[in-house]
Amino acid sequence: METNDTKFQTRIDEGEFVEPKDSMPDGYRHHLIRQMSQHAHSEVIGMQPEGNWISRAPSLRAKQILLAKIQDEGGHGLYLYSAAETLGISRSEMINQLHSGKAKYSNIFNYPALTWADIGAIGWLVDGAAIVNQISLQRTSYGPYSRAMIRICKEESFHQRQGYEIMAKMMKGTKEQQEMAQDAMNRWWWPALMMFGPHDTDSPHSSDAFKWKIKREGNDELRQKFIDKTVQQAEVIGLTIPDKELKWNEKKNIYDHGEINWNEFHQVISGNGPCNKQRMEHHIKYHEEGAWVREAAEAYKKEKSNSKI
Ligand code: BYC
Repeated sequence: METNDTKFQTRIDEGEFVEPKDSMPDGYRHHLIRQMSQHAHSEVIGMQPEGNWISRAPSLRAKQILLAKIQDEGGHGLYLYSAAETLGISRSEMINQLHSGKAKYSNIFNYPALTWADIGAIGWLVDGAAIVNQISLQRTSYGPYSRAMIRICKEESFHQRQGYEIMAKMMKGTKEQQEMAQDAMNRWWWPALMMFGPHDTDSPHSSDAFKWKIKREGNDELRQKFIDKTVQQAEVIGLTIPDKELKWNEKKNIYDHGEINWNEFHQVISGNGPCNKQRMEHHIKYHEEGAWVREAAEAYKKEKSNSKI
C-alpha cells in the first residue's frame, strides 16, 4: 500500500505545487519553516545596515530611492512571515527563535556599512546575489513561497540597479570616490559569495531540499552564476574583483575563482561576526518598544469579533 509520504513524493516528482492545507510530511514542513523564517529574518535585519545611511544620503534623489528600497525589504519580510505562517507557526514564535539565536539570518548583514559606496555594494552585490538565489526559488515546490519569490524578484531587480548606479557614478567621480567604491567592493565581495551557503558537499539540508524540490539548483551552481554575471558588470565600470585566482576558463565557459574563507563564514553565522550583537540588540529593542502596537492590533481584532456576536 502507498504511504502518505510516498504519495507526497509522487506529487512532488510530477511537479505539483504543495498548498497550505495539503497533507505533507513533518520533515517537509519543518524544512520550509526553517528556511522561510530565516529568509524573512534576513529581509528585516537587512534593513539595518542601509537604514543607517538614510539621513546621510548624498542627494534628495538618492535618499528617496534608498527609503523606497528599505521599505521594500520590510515588505518582503512581511510576505515571507505570512507565507511561513501558513505552515502552522506564529509570527511571535519565529521572532522568539530569532532572538534566542535558534534561527539564523543571512551572514551578509553582520558586516558594517561604513561609507556611501557600501550602499552601492549592498544593492549591486547583495541584492544581486539574492536575486540569483530567489529566481531559482520561484520554482520551489511550496506554493506560497514560490509566489512570494515571484513578487519579491520584481522589486529586487530595481534594488540591484540602484546599487549598480551608485557604483557606476562613483567610478566616474574623483580619485577618492573611485577608491571608496573599490574599497566597498573589496569588503563585500567575499561575504556576498558566502550568501549562497556552504559547498553542496558540506550542505546538510541540500539532499532533502532537492528531494522535495524546495531547492532547484545547488549552492555552488547559483554562486557560479552570480560570479559569471557580476565579473562582467565590474569590468564595465572599472572595478577590480578582489580575487587573484579569478580567471576565465575557456573549456568550462565559467570563471574559476579562489576559495572562500569558510572559517569566517562559520564564525559569522554562529554569532561572532563584526555586527551580530549590534543587529540583534537593535531588533530586540525596537520589537519591545513596538509591543503596544501589537497589543492595540490584538485588542482591535478582539473588539471587532465581539461586536459580530
Ligand atoms: N547565512 O545546508 P545548508 C536580501 C546556514 S535578504 C546564514 O546549505 P540550506 C536583502 C543554513 O541556514 C535575502 N546562514 O542550508 C535584504 C544552515 O543552518 P541551519 C536572503 C546560512 O537552507 C535586505 C547551515 O548553514 N536570502 O536579499 O539548504 C537588504 C547549512 O546550510 C547561510 C535568503 O535568505 C548564509 N548565507 O541552504 C538587501 C535565501 N547559508 O538552518 C538585501 C533563502 C547557509 O541548519 N535561503 N546557512 O541552522 C536559501 O536559499 C537557503 O536557506 C540557503 C542555504 C541557500 C541560504
